[in-house]
Amino acid sequence: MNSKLTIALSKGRIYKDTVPLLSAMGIQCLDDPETSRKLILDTNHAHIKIVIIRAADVPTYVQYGAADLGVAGKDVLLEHGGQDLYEPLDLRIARCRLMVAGPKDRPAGILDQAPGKRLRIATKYVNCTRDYFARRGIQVEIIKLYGSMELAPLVQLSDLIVDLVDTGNTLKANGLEPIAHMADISSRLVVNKAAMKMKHGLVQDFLQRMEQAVGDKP
Ligand code: PRT
Ligand code: MG
Repeated sequence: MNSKLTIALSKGRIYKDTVPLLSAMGIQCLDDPETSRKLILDTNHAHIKIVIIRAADVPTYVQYGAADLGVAGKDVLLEHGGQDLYEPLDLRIARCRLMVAGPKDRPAGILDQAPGKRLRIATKYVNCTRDYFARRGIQVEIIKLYGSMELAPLVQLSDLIVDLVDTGNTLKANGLEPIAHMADISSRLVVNKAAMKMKHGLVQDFLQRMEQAVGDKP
């Protein structure tokens, strides 16, 4: 029986918000990923390691079993598709909304314009965006970007964007506003399906303690 647990986390807001939960479970990281260059972090439990990867790569590491567990934004999971992953726990951290947004001075009724003229949408959420507009029968051309989506309408790269919105300050600062709500987002614990079977006891114990930590959070 394999008695080690590997947890995939990304730096930045997910790490920052997950550390207090781990701490409440009695798990402390022995290195700080913001200052250390290490990608595999030891914890105060010899059998628990944390791997630090890009947020969008977490589902892939867990899907292939390179990590047993991971913390990923629902946005990332929707876009990935969630194949071979269990998603047993909403951690209620890193919350925001996935939204369609556009310039304040856009043409009225931009989403209901005559078929034939395809709206251009800039986003890193290509799959979510394609599904969302297809379900509504709206023809779109999707332009894949890797960041700073808010810039695209300002330089006429796109008519609209699909991006995450928290306070709305980034949209506002760029003369944009939300147009439609696509999904509420928070981070989820994901578990590799094989690990759920092969490391049942360890994974169940981790899950229960994390569920407790989430429930206890003010
Ligand atoms: O930054 P990097 O390219 O390494 O990767 P990443 O952007 O995927 O990682 P990170 O750490 O920025 O985001 C990780 C996860 O945090 C996302 O997948 C979401 O699930 C979650 N999250 C929660 C957010 C936000 N809130 C958020 N506000 N991710 C990004 N933002 C950005 C948003 O894209 C926009 O540019 O913040 C800006 C909007 O914020 P407001 O407050 O101005 O509305
Ligand atoms: Mg980011």
